Amino acid sequence: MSSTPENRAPATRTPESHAHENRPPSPRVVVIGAGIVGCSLADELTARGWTDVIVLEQGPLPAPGGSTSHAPGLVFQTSPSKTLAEFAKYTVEKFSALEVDGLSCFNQVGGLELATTPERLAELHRRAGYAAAWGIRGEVVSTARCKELWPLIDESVVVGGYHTPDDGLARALLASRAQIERATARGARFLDRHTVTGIEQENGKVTAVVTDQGTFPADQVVSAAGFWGPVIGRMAGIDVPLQPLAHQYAKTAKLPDLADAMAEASKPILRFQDRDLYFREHTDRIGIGSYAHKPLPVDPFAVLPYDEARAQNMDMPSSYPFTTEDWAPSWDDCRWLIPALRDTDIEEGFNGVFSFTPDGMPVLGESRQLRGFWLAEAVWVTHSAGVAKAVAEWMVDGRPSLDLHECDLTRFEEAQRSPSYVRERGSQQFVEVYDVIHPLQPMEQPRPLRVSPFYARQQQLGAYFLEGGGWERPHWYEANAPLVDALGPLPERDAWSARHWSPIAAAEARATREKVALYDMTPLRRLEVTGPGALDFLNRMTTNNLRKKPGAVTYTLLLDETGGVRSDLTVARLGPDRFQVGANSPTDLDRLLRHAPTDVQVRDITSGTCCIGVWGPLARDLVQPLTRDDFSHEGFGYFRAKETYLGHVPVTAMRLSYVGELGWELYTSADLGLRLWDTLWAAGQEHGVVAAGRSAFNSLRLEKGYRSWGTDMTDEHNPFEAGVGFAVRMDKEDFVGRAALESAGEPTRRLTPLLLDDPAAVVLGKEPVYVDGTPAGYVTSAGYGYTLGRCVAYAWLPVLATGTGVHIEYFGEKVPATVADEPLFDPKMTRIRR
Ligand code: FAD
Ligand code: THG
Repeated sequence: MSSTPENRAPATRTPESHAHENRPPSPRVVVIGAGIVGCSLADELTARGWTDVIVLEQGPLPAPGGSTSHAPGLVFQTSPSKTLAEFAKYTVEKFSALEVDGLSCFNQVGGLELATTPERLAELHRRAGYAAAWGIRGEVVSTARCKELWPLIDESVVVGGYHTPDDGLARALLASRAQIERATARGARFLDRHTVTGIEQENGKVTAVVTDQGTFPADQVVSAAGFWGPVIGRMAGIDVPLQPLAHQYAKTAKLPDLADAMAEASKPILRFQDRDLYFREHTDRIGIGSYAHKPLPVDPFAVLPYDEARAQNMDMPSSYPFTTEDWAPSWDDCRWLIPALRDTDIEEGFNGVFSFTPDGMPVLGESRQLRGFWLAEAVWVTHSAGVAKAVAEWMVDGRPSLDLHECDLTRFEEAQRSPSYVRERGSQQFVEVYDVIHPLQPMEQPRPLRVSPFYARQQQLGAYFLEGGGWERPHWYEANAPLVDALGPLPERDAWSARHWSPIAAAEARATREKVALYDMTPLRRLEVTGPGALDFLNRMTTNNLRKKPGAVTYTLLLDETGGVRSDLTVARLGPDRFQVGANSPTDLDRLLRHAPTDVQVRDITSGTCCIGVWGPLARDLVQPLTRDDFSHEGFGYFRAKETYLGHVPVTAMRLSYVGELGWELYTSADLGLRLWDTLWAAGQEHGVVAAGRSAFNSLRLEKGYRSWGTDMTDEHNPFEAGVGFAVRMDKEDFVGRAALESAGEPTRRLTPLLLDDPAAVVLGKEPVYVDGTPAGYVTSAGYGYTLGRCVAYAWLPVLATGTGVHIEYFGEKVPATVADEPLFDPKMTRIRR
C-alpha cells in the first residue's frame, strides 16, 4: 500500500461509476481513519459515483488499532431514537449481505435483554414499543423462554426478557475488509501507516490533508477518526464534542458447559442492564463487557501511536491494561446470573476505548467554519453502515434521506461545547448507558448551567426545574399547589407517567385558560437578522410571504431542497431591514449563517435577552395599564409586533401564543428581565396571575395542535403531511424547497391528532400505533389535555378518516384512541382573536 501523494491517480472506472455518467466528476475526497466508519463511508461514497476517494489510516490494515479492531460487535437495534434504530437496521441489512470468503459479516443470533426487576421489565415493554414503532421485530418473553434461549442463566433471578430475533453480531473487521474490497474495486485507495498531522485550508475551505508521508489535496475531507476526533478537529480548528472513555471487556476460560460449541456463537447476544453488563459467546468461552465501573476518561491527545504502543506491550492504541479492581463487582454479578461462571475465571481482559458525546448521539455533518470538512464520529459498530450511508447521501446529494437532527454537529449550544462539559456529560453518558431513563429525566450535572433572569423568583415560587439545552426550565411551581383543590378529581397516573409530573400542571393550565399566567420563554431561540438584503434573504429561505410592513409577525417554514421541514419560525419585521426570528435548534442559526449573503447579518441574541409569555383571557387587562401604547385588539392585532415600554422596561411585544390564548410574548434585555417579571407580577395580582411551567405549556399547545419541530415533524416530512401547509405560499417568489413541493403528490401519511378514548389513559410519546391490529405508525408527542379532559397524542399514520379507531401500545397494553379533527380546541380562534 504505497502512494505518490501529490499526484493522485485518476480513479479507476468501474461498471458502477458508468451508471453515474451524467454526474459531475468526483470531487477529491480524503477520509481520515479506516475503522468501520471510514471503511463503510468509502464503500457508500464510491457506490454513489464519488470514486476519487483516499482513506488515510495511521495504523496497519486490516486491524489498524482503533475501537473497531477489538469491538465484540454486538448489534442491538432497538433504541428510543428512531434515527439510531434506522442506522442499526441498515447495518444489519448491509452486513448480512456482505461476505468474505464465504463468511457472512453478520451473525444473526438474535438479541436477548433480561429483567431482574419489575422496573426493568416495564422498560423492556417500552423498548418493545420502540421496536414496533420503528419496524424492528421484538417481543417481551417469559422467564422460561429466556432460559430456553440462554440455558446458562439462573432463571430464578430473571422476571422476563425482551427477544429480538434479527439482532446479532457484526463481524466488524470482516465488514471493514469487505467494504475496503468493494470500495477499492470502484477506485478508492486505502493507505495505511499514514498518520494525518495537519489539515490545510484556504478561504474557509479545506484544501488538503497533510500526513507524515506527504500531502493529499482534497475538496472534501471526512474525519472518521473515532475517538481521535478531537485531535483531528484541532488540526482543522474545530471543536469535536466527544469524550473517549475506556470500557472493560473480558473473556472467560473455556467453559465445560460450552465444550460442544461448534459455531463462534449461536445463542443471542445478551444484555443484563440491571448490572450494566453484556455477554456474547466466543465459541466455548464467554465474552463480557461492563459499564458498571467508574468512568475512565482518556485524553485523546495523549494516546500513544501504534508502533510505540506495540513496543510497550500494549496491543493497540485503543486498548489499555485491564484494571482488575474495577472488574471485581461485575464478576460477582456475572456469576450470580450465570452459575457456570462460578467455577471458572476470566482469562483475558482489556480496557477498550471508544467515544461518548454529551447526549450519547453521533456527531455528523459538515463544518460551517471549514467548508468541505466533515465529521462522522462517535459512532458504534451498530450504527456504522447507517451513518456511512447517511453521510454519503449528505455529501453527494446535499441531504441525507433520514432525519439527522439529533446527530447534527451543530446541535450543541455554545455552553455545551466546553471541554469540561464534554468530559462531564460524556462520562455521565457512560454511567447511564443502560439506565432506565425517563423521557423527561434531566441531566444532573452540570447544573444549573443557564438560567433566565427570573431564576430567583422561580425558586421563590418553588419551581420544579427540568433541564433542556442547558437551561433550567420550570415545569410547574409548588406555589400553585393550593389551586389543585379547586380542580376536582384528576385521573390517577401510573408510576411512569407520574414521574416529573404534578397535578399542579393541571391547575396552571386551567389558570391560563381562565385567567392569566406568566411563562418563562427565555430558552426560545431568538435570532436577529439585519441588513439591506435581510428581507430578500429570509423570503428566499422560508415558505411564507414576509413582504409585509414593519410590525408584522409571520409563521413560516425553513425547508430543505427536497421540501422537508427543517424548522418552523416566527419572523417579526421590526424595521425595514431588521427582523427578529423565533427559531428552534442551534442548527437553524447554522443554516441561516451558511446561506446568508454578505449584506445580511445573522446573530443569535438568545443569551443576553429574555422573554415572558403573558397569556390568558385577562392578559390584556394585565398589560394595558402598564403602557401608553394601544394594546386593544384593533390597536395591536394578532401576529403583530410593537416596540414599547412596560413601566420602566423597554420591550418588544409580539402578539402570538403557542398556548392558544390571548396575549403577548414580551422580550427585553437580560439586565431588565427581573424588573419585567416583577412589573408583570405586581400588575397581575388583582387578576389572579400565576407563574406557569412547561408541563402546562405542553398540554395547552397540544390542545391547540401547534407542532413541536424535531418531535412532531422533521425534514423527513413535507409541510402538507405535517399539517403546516398553511404557512406555504406557492404564489410568492421562489424559495428553498418550492420546486420539490410542486411535485409532491397528495399526502399518503399525515401527522394525525388522536384523542385517547379513556379519560384516565395517558401515553408519553414514541409509542407504536396500531390500525386494524398492525403497527401503522408512531406517536410523536403526547400530553394530557386538561381542558379537553383527554390525553392528546399526535402520530404519524396513513391518512385516516376522522373517527377512525386505533390502538396505542403503552407498556404492552393496547390503549384505544380515535382520530380527531384539528384543532381540538377553539377552532374558531375566538379566544385569541379578540
Ligand atoms: P475507530 O475504529 O477507532 O477508527 C478510527 C481510525 O482512525 C483508527 O483506526 C485510527 O487509527 C485512525 N486515526 C486516528 N487518528 C488518525 C490520524 N491522525 N491519522 C490517520 N489515522 C488516524 N460497538 C458496538 O456497536 N457494539 C459493541 O458490542 C461494541 N463493543 C465495544 C467494546 C469495546 C471494548 C470497545 C472499545 C468498543 C465497543 N464498541 C461497540 C464501540 C465501537 O467499537 C466503536 O464505536 C466503533 O468501532 C468506532 O468505529 P470508528 O470507525 O469510528 O473508529
Ligand atoms: N414563539 C416564537 N417563535 C417560535 C415559537 C414560539 N418559533 C419556534 C416555534 N415556537 C414555532 N412554532 C409555532 C407554532 C405555532 C404558532 C407559532 C409558533 C402559532 N400558530 C398559529 C396557528 O397555527 O394557528 C398562527 C399561524 C398563522 O397565523 O400563520 O401561533 O412559540 N416567537
